[in-house]
Amino acid sequence: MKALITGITGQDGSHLAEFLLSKGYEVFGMVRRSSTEKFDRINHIIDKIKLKQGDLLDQLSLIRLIEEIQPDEMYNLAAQSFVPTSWQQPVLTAEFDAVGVTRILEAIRLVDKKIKFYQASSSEMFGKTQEVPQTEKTPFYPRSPYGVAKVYGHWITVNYRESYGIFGCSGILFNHESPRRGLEFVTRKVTDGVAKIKLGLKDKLYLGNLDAQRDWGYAGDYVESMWLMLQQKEPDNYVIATGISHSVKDLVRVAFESAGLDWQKYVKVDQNLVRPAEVDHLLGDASYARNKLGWQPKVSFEEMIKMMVEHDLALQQKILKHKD
Ligand code: NAP
Ligand code: G4F
Repeated sequence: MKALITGITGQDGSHLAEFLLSKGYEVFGMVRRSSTEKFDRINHIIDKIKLKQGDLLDQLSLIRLIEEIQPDEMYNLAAQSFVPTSWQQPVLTAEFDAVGVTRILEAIRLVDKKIKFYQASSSEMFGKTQEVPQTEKTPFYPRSPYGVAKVYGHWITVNYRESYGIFGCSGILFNHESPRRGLEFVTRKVTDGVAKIKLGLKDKLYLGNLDAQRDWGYAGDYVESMWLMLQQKEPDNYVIATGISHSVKDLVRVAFESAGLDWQKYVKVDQNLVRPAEVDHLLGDASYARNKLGWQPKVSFEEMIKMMVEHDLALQQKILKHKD
């Protein structure tokens, strides 16, 4: 089996590539051209995967790639994925996260309609939540240009399924994290901050809204659900979540405590980090995925945060050692 992953250099792309290799897949990754190669998350598997150039902005590059590789499955994980940036670059975010999905679906429609397609949809689509917990049937109310673009990506996937019979699945994944998370997202920002404070490299951590609540899971668990969706008889939409939510304040407390620190001494609120429109509370109900896919999360929130703090402490210690 051949799988093509867009966004293979990202957090989820690297975890999914590892997972598919363990299943015996031939794994191809689409990467965009850059003057410097940033393959930190996939360096450990670089000899086992094949990287090809392409870009969500370039329709012909997508057609050519799919023609050349002839994948059985295609996972679209590429996106401008940081919510605050979507207010700074709303048009580019829409090009990547909304129209980019149409470009891939068009390429599949033209080259081979049998290719199974996974779209990385998001709990950000629920935004100002219309019910608690959120399921596949909960109406969307996005609160950022990112969320709006993801709603488009979701519906165009459903539309190509219904219009052309394409096996397109939409995974509505709630927040998921790992030591490979980008440093700008709140979990990693906190665990990186804890490590630097513990080692005396910094004395304050500035954050935005501490009251926001998220349903945080572990990325390694969530990529398995993507694959499971494409192994079903029929394409569908699935909510993937843990069913437990925590506030940013909880996250901060757990992370600082795991390094033996009192968070109240170090954390300050910076109003500039508060968003123009916030998603206050996300809580997912993944019953459908549990029953249909047999999927369930394995790593708890506390275990994951501890794993991230330990990783960041080891990383900072290594950097310090190299400076000596
Ligand atoms: P990430 O770490 O930010 O990775 C994003 C990937 O997209 C990177 O590989 C990036 O490549 C690539 N990319 C961006 N623009 C591109 C373009 N124009 N052409 C080709 N590649 C492009 O994101 P993630 O956390 O792994 O998330 C994966 C997907 O799941 C995203 O679509 C995200 O919106 C969605 N999602 C994430 C979560 C979550 O909690 N992590 C939850 C729900 C949905 P470069 O390395 O070149 O920048
Ligand atoms: O970690 P975050 O930036 O993630 P957010 O906005 O929930 O988006 C992530 O999850 C989505 C799924 O729901 C994905 F689709 C998306 O691609 C991304 O992976 O922020 C989480 C919460 C927010 O409420 C934010 O206001 O943390 C709050 N927060 C408080 N202080 C902060 C900060 N977020 C960031 N990034 N930085 C802060 O200093």
